[in-house]
Amino acid sequence: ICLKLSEGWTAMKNEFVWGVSSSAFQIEGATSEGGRGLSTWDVYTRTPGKILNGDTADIACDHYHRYREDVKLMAELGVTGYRFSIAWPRIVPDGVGAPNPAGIAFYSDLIDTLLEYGIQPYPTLYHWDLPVINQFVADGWLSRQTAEAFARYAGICFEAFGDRVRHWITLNESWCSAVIGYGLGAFPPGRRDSEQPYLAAHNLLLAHAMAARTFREGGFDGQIGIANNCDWREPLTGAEADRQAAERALQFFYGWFTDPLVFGEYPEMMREKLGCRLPEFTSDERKFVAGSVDFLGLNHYTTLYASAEPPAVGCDIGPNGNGGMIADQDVFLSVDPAWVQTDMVWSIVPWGLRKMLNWVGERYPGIPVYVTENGCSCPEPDVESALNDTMRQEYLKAYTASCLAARDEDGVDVRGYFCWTLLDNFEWTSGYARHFGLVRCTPSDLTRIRKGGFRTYRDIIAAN
Ligand code: GBH
Repeated sequence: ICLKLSEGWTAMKNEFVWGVSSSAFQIEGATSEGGRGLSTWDVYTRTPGKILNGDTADIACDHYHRYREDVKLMAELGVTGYRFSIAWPRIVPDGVGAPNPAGIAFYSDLIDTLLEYGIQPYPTLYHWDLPVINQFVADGWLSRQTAEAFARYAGICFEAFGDRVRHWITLNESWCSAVIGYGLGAFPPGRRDSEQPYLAAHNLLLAHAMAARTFREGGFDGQIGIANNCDWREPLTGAEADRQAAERALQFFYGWFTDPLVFGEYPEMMREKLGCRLPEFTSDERKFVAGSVDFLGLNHYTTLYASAEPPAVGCDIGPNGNGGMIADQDVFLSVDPAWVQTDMVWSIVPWGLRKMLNWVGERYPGIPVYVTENGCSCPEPDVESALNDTMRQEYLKAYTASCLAARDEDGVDVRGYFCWTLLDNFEWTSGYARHFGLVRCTPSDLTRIRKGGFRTYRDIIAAN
């Protein structure tokens, strides 16, 4: 029996997917080529004062023209998976109308190139680049029409690429779309509101579920999941009130966007705190929303302490700080002053990933999990500093070890790890001033330069 088990274990280990993640708007450039329509992020980046240094994504990494070179870099890394996103405005330029053959051809060629190198495609259908018409005509994610338009667009992608794609990811980090876009006002459409995030979230969840229904009813081969983000929340003290605060923070974060897709309803602590402010699924909707994920993605970067009362030590960033809806959560967040931080001011706390994976594994038993994003931005003003990215190298070693500990020591069903990201790219409102890449490149010098972390990650993959 032991021998059989260990054989099975070895097989499972060998299937672990090592990958890199990216998103269309952040790397492609060529924003007005190939019949691409405008997205809300194009409009936002052209609005003065929104993006650091006034940067735009018009060139970015020019991946649209250089994707073959980039796939070769991935092959050199040894990855077996590539998570990229498909730009909705390339496939359906106006969001709702006729599909664009040039857009379909681009992703079709990308997928073929990946497969030539033995790299499995993990496309994400929506990584925040909403076609403008859905924003201005349908009022974006506040409208159910946008969910319907998304499901239609998803169906076009299943038809076009479903013969070669086995793992689909519907939405990236809906928490960010809802909270940052409709609550904090720092992403398009720039709303600052306490109720809109809940409605936007509701429509995003319906969008996922409608797309999943289209996928399953269409009889496509493969699996469908979602990439939800969550940073770990550690109870500040051993007190029951802090334990509850941390649990509440996690339910309001990962649970918000995952519970409905597994159980058909919002987390109990959200329902308790929000009551009728939380939208409801009709009983018909619940039937196709519940059980609509075959696997879960987790985008994870950092950890904060959570407490029921303002902390005595460490910078207090609640209840109106990061997290948006924290006033509703009734949680105070803080950092340990001893933690080292990246230049995003996110603390490096590798054990947080292991705890986070355990939380996901316990709350959603029987559903495989992939770490769909994890990585670190380092201050890299020049080539030399990029080559000596020791912070990234240590981050990657420690976080991948933490991920594998969750699998090997705790038995969490973790199937893969995708590093964010291959190339330095357009980091949303930070423009090009942040560097998450294993490879350096800038819009003014598109030469790909492998950083130290590139070799570190290559070695981690080689050692499995
Ligand atoms: C991801 O979002 C995006 O998917 C990707 O496009 C982006 O480039 C990448 O990460 C890097 O930013 O205040 O300490 O609690 C990241 C989502 C949500 C992660 C907020 C960090 C706050 C950290 N982020 N979270 S903290």
